[in-house]
Amino acid sequence: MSKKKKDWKTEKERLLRLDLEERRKEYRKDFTQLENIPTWRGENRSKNNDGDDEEQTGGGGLGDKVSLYKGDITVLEVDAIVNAANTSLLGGGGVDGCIHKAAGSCLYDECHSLNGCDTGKAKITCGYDLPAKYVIHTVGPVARGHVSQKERDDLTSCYKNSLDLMKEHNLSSVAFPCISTGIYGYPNEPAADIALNTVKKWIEDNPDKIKRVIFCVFLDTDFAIYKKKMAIIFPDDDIEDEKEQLKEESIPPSTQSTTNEETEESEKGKLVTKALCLLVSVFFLLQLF
Ligand code: AR6
Repeated sequence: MSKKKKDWKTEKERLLRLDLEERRKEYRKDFTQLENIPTWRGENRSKNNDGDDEEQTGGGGLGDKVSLYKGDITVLEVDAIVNAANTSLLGGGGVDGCIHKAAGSCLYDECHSLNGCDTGKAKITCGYDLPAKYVIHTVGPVARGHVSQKERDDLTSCYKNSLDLMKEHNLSSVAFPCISTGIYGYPNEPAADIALNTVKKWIEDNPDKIKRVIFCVFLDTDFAIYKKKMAIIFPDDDIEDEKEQLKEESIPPSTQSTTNEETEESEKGKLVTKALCLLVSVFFLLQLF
């Protein structure tokens, strides 16, 4: 007997009413909680402390709001995952195919109701069977190795418009795949530059609007690229502060020599004063006799 097909609107309303525990019972596979994904700062700190179990929630700086995660985006339990879709929004290969497969047929039906999406723009749907509550579908530029200002602008818009949609829906955690770098052929290094710098600028402009942005990479090459670039774009603020403080506290050699000279001068002054006092005393004593 065939199962009755679910209506996406009813299903969306039902799912969005469930609390987290109830939702978890319905996930189709294992999931990764946000709490188990270290922040960029937390990860670097624990490495620098030789595995010390330092608390990972920091002071709310940029490094506390981003993470680098390697793996399948469909297992992430975040408010929204971003899909690298095409203009039809009706599914395809790559990460788009994985997301549709994991979310189930209601995702296709809701996407069908959206009348497609232009390159650089973004649209939001429910996450259905995914651990992510929502899916933000954005359409990256088709580069196939050739990148002009148009492609750069479109890719920047993908990240910016997706984050704006998050803000509009009061969502606070999101995971991005490396948009356009697969089938659409955007070169990985410049794509990572755009992803990281656009997200950084957006967080700086909206510091209270986002709890975490996860850069979800799938390939070793992207992992290496993001790791290298994140160290520069999201430096550890506290380590930088500590370095500054140490600089201020240590007295530079040039200042030290001045200090020594000053000490010698004041010692000489004291001797001269003592000698003068002695001379004046002798003078008065001689007057008495
Ligand atoms: N989780 C995370 N990242 C993944 C996953 C996954 N499960 N699977 C692949 N990636 P692509 P595009 C990475 O090709 O270049 C589709 O047919 C992948 O390694 O999915 O924007 C759409 O319908 C790469 O780093 O997206 C469009 O027609 C990144 O996801 C077209 O492809 C993006 O690769 C969009 O092409």
